[in-house]
Amino acid sequence: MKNLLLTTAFSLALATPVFAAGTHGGGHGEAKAESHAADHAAMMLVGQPGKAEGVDRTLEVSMRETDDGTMIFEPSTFEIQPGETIRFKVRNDGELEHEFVIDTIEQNVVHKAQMAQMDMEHDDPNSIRLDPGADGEVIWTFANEGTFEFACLIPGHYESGMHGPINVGMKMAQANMEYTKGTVKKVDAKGGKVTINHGPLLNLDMPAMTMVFRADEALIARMSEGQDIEFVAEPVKGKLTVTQLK
Ligand SMILES: [Cu+2]
Repeated sequence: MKNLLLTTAFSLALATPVFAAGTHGGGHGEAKAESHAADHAAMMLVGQPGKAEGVDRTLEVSMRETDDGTMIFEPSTFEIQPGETIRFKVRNDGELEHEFVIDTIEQNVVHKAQMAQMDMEHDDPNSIRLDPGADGEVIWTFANEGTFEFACLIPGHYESGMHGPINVGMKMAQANMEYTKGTVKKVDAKGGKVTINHGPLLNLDMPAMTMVFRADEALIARMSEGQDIEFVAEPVKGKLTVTQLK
């Protein structure tokens, strides 16, 4: 019954894209009364369940408690492009039960309040609940730009640190990007590869060295051997790739 309702809600949400715009400003006070309507919009806003064959990237997430009494997700933030389908491989490395829920910040507030009254176990496609030592996955397609949230809504866990932002959007991702200086050593246009002697890649936590990067045709056409460049590299489908060139 629950699944049927969700499916219906979801197709309604898909059919009414205009709906999403209205909920951004919605205050938390009226959240409860609006929760049915908000459910439709929230599914819309954060995206939709993804298909395994459509996965663009796999991101690993660890959940655990720390010695100083906090509870954490590692990593603590995600940068995602609109339209990307992400497989979150979630592992509970802690000693308590934890969950991984993706939603709007507003919806997490609503669900958290419900969980505080009664520890409900969700089994929706945007969440997974794991026993200590267990792992699982959530496959999700992020449709819209914006800041969403991943969280554990088990009573007390959110407050202990178990939440973080999911930034979906080119602009936000680029704002965090720093260009790295480098010298092109070799260009393999056919192979879609370029060898660059580069400075530290801060976003990847990598020291200065010479490495082979992937790059698309348009970027490769702008690079030649011996050229000094400023570029941004990111992992794309598991391969280090030049994604920006000044
Ligand atoms: Cu938790």
